[in-house]
Amino acid sequence: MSEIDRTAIEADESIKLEALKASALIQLREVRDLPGLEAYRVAFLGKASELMRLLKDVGTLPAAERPIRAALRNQLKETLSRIVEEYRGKLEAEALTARLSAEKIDISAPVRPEPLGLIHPISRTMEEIAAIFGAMGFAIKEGPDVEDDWYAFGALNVPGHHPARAMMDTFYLNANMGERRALLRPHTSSVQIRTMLDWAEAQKSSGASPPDIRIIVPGRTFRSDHDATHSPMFHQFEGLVIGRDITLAHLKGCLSDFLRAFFNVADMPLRFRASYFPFTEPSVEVDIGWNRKSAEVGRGADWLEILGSGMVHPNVLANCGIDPREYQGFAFGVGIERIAMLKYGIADLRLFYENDVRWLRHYGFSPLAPANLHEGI
Ligand code: 2NL
Repeated sequence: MSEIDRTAIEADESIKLEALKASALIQLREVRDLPGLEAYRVAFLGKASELMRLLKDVGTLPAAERPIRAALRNQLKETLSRIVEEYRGKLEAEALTARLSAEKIDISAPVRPEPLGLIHPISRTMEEIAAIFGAMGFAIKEGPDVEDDWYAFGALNVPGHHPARAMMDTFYLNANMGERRALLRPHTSSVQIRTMLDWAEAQKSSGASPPDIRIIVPGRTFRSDHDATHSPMFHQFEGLVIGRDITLAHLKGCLSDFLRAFFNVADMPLRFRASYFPFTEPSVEVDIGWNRKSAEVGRGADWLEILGSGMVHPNVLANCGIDPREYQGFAFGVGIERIAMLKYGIADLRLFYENDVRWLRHYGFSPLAPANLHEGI
């Protein structure tokens, strides 16, 4: 093809495309926003646009003209695409600027009040128990809510015919753990059983005596019982101390210190009364002095039973692999709801679990002032 022919074809194509380009540039001035720009892009660069039709028709052109016209048409497509994208960038920047100035934060506006949660009295009471026994060198231990009947009863020297083992009192699950029946623990003692088993195991494998056991086990417990003073789920903590030289005197001193610190009555009247539990021998129930009428603790002529305790039964030690001729210790169990009700003047057990916000606001504790012994408990 001669140079003259080529120039003629280019000129012919350019005239056509210049008209299209001019029309596109004129119409771009009408575009004000991003949706408008998208409509514009569809009109000039979309599938149904004039330019796309021209590009599709390239294949039907005489072979000699094809590369010349195709190059010019592609050039226009690129130019228009670039113009659209540049304009899009400009519109987006403008939209952002407009939004930022419209959404200006008024730093002088008062802060919206954030509702602050409070610590539930059960949790608070557990914190207090942990603080008092923590200061006496006890560690806090926890364990699973679902146990089997050996950890809950068998290891604890509770005989098979004991009423606590009956369906009436304990929630049994329709499941086994190995060979044993699964249940919801009726007390936290299973955690102490595991601790003693681990301790005996560690002693056997190392040959040396591990340090004395001194633990507090707080947690949820379950009994099939529901009335004004019993909930099917409640909380308790148990304590366990095991060593070579632990005596009933340690039990008395430890529980006296706890009760006096917890109720903040230095001269709390206390009564240690002989009792019976299958897992302790001797067993001791502890009463505190109070005034039944005013419900004031620490003063008054009445006695109130507050916890059960005793020296760990030799059978229980033996069940856990501990030689009762070498070691002994004491254990105790306390209902957390009960001591919280007494300390904080809560009359109805059921209100602990109803999540009535008014009640929680009244009886809840600030999370910013956790229980500790420095400020007194
Ligand atoms: C009560 C009585 C008590 C225990 C719990 C215990 C645990 C082990 C071994 C021996 Cl592993 N004893 N616990 C002992 C005496 C009393 O609870 O009236 N609780 C509310």
